[in-house]
Amino acid sequence: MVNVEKSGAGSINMKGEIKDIRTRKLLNSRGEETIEVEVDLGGVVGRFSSPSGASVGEHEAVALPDGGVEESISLIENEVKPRLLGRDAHEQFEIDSFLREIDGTGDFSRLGSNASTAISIATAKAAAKNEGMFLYEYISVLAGYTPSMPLPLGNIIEGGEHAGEGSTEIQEFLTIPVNPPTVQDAVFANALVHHEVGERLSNQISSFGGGKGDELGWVAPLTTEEALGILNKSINKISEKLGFDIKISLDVAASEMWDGSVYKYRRDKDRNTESQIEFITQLIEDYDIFYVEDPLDENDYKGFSKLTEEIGDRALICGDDLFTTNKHRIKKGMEIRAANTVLIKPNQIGTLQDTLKAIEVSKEYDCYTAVSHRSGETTDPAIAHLAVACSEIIKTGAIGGERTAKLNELIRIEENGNIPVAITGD
Ligand code: 2PG
Ligand code: MG
Repeated sequence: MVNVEKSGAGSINMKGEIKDIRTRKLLNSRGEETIEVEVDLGGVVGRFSSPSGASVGEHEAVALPDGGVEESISLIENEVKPRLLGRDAHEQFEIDSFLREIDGTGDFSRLGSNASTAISIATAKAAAKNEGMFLYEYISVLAGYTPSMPLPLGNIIEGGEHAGEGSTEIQEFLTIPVNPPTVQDAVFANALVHHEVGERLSNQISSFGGGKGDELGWVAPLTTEEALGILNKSINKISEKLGFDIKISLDVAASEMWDGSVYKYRRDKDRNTESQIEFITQLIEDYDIFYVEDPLDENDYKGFSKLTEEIGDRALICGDDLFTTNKHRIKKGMEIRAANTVLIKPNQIGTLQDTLKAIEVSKEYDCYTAVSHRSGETTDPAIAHLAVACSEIIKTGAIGGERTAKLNELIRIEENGNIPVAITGD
């Protein structure tokens, strides 16, 4: 496996004075409110709108203050904007530290991490434009990595908190093409698997009405094994047609099932920590699973560590709610090798600086990173650039406008940049 390479942080010299900051409330893909920020350097504008989660980790930064987007907007107008106007947008890390300082709570509960993330990424976008660089180039220089094309994880069957009662208990059944000739081929492979699974569900379940979840994965009343069986047949057919392997992945989102003593399954027996570990290990072996996210509760470092020790040489074990893109939680987990992969969601931590720190710490411990969308997304493509700048994997759905906004951006970056694929999947 090839890893994202460290190239050494470069320097960015141009000046770009922030002349205006504009904010607005708009919709995310679930029809909920979210915030958009524009950072204007006098005609050169960077814009970012933040997504929101449904399965939100206990240790995440707080996305919105009690008063919602309007409260974030009023704080930006009254406290942030007056102190950011006139500053140089290229001072990304100073601006990010300032946002943390002005919030003053440690978890962005005053300003809202969606507001701080939007200011932070909009600033980076404006600065990149000002330099005449693509965002991925700018971030890779800031962070000191050589860009590489991430493999896409596509959500095919969706359940749990993203779909409700009549769905699977595991939140996400995903696919990831390995050794695809290009990332464009990989993006299309996931979409083809999505279509194939839809057809199989229509043929097999008379009551199936084509329903989809928050991330546009199919929603159907399947047991875990039934879902995996359909997925297995589908990936075999599509990978034979395309000539490269496609593997199954899961986001168990197990914190949502954990009631303090057992994992509650609606369509199956409950499991304690030990039997949950056995169950996941068996699934990895039976279905040759490539990647499993949040197989255990968000506070169970030890359980994660045991699972990684048992099966981490065969599959990527990824922490999302466990780490919440927080360098301290990643460090703590890595002391006992709680995972070999770290999920990266910028608004879990609140700034680009802290996001890059989480990636840096993960790499210090030889972990892969997977940059991820949220279930309530916007059409902003920026996470595609973040993933190209410094991650091996991108998790951003298989179909659907707000998901394809990122996937199509990956295709454009690949065409433009002649950038090699980050991992070969061997
Ligand atoms: C997850 C995400 C994205 P949410 O659990 O990994 O798939 O969901 O945004 O609801 O936290
Ligand atoms: Mg997750």
